[in-house]
Amino acid sequence: MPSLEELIGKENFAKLEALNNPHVMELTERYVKLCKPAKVSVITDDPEEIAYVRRRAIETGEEMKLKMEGHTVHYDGYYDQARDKEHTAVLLPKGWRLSRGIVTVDREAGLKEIMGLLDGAMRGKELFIRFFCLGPTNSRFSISALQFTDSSYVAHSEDLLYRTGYEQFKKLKGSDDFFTFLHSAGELDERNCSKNIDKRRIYIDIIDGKVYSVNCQYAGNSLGLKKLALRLAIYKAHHEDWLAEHMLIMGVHPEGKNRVTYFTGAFPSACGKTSTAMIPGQTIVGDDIAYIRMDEEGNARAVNIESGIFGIIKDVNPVDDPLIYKALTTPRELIFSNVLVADGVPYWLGMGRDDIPKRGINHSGEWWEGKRDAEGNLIPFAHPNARYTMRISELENADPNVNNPEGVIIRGILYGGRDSDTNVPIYEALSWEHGVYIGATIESETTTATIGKVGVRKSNPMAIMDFMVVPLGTYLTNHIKFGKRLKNCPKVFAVNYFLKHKGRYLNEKVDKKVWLMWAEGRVHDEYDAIKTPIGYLPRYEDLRDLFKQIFNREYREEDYTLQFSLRLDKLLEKIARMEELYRDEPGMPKEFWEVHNQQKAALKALKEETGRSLLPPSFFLDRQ
Ligand code: SPV
Ligand code: MN
Repeated sequence: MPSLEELIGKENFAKLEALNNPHVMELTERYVKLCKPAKVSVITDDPEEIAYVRRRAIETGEEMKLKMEGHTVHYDGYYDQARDKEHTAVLLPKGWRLSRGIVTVDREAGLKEIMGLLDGAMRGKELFIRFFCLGPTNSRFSISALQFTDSSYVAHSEDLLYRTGYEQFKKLKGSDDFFTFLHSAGELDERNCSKNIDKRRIYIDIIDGKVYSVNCQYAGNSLGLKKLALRLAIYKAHHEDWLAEHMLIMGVHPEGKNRVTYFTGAFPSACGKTSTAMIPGQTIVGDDIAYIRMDEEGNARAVNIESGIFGIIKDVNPVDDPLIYKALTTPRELIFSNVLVADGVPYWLGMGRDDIPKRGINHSGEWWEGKRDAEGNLIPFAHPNARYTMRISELENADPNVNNPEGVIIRGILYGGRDSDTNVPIYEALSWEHGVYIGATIESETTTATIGKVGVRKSNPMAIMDFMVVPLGTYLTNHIKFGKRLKNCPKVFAVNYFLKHKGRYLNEKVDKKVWLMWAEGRVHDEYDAIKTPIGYLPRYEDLRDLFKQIFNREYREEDYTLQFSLRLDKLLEKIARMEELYRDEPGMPKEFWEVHNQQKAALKALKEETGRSLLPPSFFLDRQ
């Protein structure tokens, strides 16, 4: 048997040895022997080594250079365009039970299966061994992460999205307190895309702090530090009394008030999360994943575990997303994925151009207008879930605290979903417990950005259900307890950017800025509100003034009334759906049912009393 030094070479061995960590040595030996790569490259924090990874992505053909300096494009396989929910499973130790909706595989059987798939998976390929830090380095939020991957695209993306962590690993002083990710794209086809999609598996070994991913490249399936680490972090947070959340973090800057108020926000995919974090005039800390801990003064503090954005590119245009559009069309290190490329120029859906070429290369390979896939479906010129990957620091609106090891103090939390007919555009929770209830009852209508049918209403508690690895009841209990411990508990708001009337959206996309400013003002006790059973509603006058101030637009009272009327029948239907969803869920916090039953009784009583299905805010104002 060759020694590790013989297996990986003197130079690589020396880099590992400098970490003084026997666990890293042992894992490297185990995985190199298992996956059998032709070559190994240990990458430290040295910019030259990082540049080598970037170069390899071009040389291997996993990325192609575009015309604009620093821009590249990567394609995922035609059937590898989103997270594979069906084949992403928690490895379940014997005797464990998780909630309905969490995919599990028996731990022993799953490990055997995935080790079998990984056996020899890196033959002929180069294995990159990389060290990162989840969260800012030198912080109590920091979690070290070790990534093994044979995909130069994965290794390169992680440079744009995460903080390097080789030096941070030295601070572990030999402990095994880090997450480990083993990924292989498996066999590649002529387009350098994973070939064996039917054998795509992502298995999460929560008790061992490891995730295995094979036969895929799409970032949500392959990048260890993104959604794979979120699952491990949820488990860890759950045992250490902090929160690991699928949340944006942003600084809100009300005009003329000379202050910044930080918010987090949870939204299911493609429901306005990145565009909320990017509202003009505000600053972005993060757009996807937050760790939240209590500080000594009893504040909730959050950090972005990432330092980049893997954002949906669809509908990024100069009108709706001017800052991102500008970043996407000027030179910088940036990876496009699954867009149309013609003559070295990328094109995507909703980019606001009417000169889209009729031919080019896209996620289906060579593309021409009218091309159909094997199932007979017309192939759009770019995928609806096509994305861009870049550093937050590249954005003009990057918040100065992005890398602050202390994080930022969170004063408000937003919960949103794509909801055409039930919730008003914004309301405030009556209490922290009610806020957790709002998060737990997020529903969203499916879009083309996710696999499956479009327009189906799906529940997605805290927008985190896809990543849940502990029973939902215990997760929610933890959440409630966390808020109760805080001295300065954030206010919670529900937002809905997608309310429709007679098939048309009731609000413009930009209106979310007004809702946000109202929420920020509420945090500072600057607005009165109308108390209703579902929460506090904004008063017409305050929104009118905000619309005037922000957009110089007249906000009509009849628009307000239509937008903010309580849709009693719809709300009661939702109550029934939630009852069905949570009825058999063990370990649910009693506070959840208290809020639920109160709302149900109050809404029912209103229905009986008025016989109406739509109650305007003035109805409640008169009763105050
Ligand atoms: C999401 O879908 O929530 C994303 C992108 O942020 S993914 O990496 O696919 O998770
Ligand atoms: Mn996400």
